[in-house]
Amino acid sequence: EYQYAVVKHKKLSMPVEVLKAFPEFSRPTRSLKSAVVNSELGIISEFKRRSPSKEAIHLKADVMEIAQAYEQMGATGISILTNQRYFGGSLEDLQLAKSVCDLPLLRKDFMVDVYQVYEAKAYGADAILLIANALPAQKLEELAILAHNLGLEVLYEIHEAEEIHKLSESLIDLIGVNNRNLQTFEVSLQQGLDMLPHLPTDLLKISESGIQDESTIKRLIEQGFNGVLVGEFFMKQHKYSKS
Ligand code: IGP
Repeated sequence: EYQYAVVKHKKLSMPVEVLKAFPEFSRPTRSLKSAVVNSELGIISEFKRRSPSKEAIHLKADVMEIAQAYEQMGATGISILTNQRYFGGSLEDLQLAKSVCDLPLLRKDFMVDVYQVYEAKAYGADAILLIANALPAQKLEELAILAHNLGLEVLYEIHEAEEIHKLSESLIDLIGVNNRNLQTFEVSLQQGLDMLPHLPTDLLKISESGIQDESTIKRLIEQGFNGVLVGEFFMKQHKYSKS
């Protein structure tokens, strides 16, 4: 039931020309890649209300409060889940995060259409997610080229080392190695680590999903990742001012 193929983009809500007129559309973007390079740990903290695999984390979480908290805690960048159907997020969450924080922002969603790339820019993202096994190579390339033309970076998410060859390295800013199998939802940090030697040395590698404590973050970095992407663990750590 939970498959990228069935995640069709909703009917376009406004013409691209309108998105292009959004104030954020013409802003210079911030580089998530440079932020990771210049940081000690490279922590991308994710705003995530719920996930398809588990019960809600915090459906009514305040995105502005959390984005500010993440920034104060020293995050390198913030990932905002904008997917409504499976994660309870929205583009408004992205926009609100942008309004209160200065870190590079990743739009985390199932990107399948050029329209969503324009949306990402208009609502304040600095980078987008492209999932290797969600799209044909040609589509990945099209979306990555558009992202770069708009000044957005690409976090290219893979589940297997061979997927690295599906998109030209020149179109990848960061590689996200997802430790969670999206069919079974099983997490294997070891499987992610085993992929490292098969990935290009000159690209940044981020370990994503299932990281539940600080010692794991340190271990992943020591073993060769340049950064981590952490959602649920950080959302649960946060002490909410309102319930
Ligand atoms: C965060 P976790 O286990 O720390 O909450 O995972 C992130 O990796 C996960 O939300 C994620 C994701 C995705 C969500 C990874 N790839 C693709 C939506 C789409």
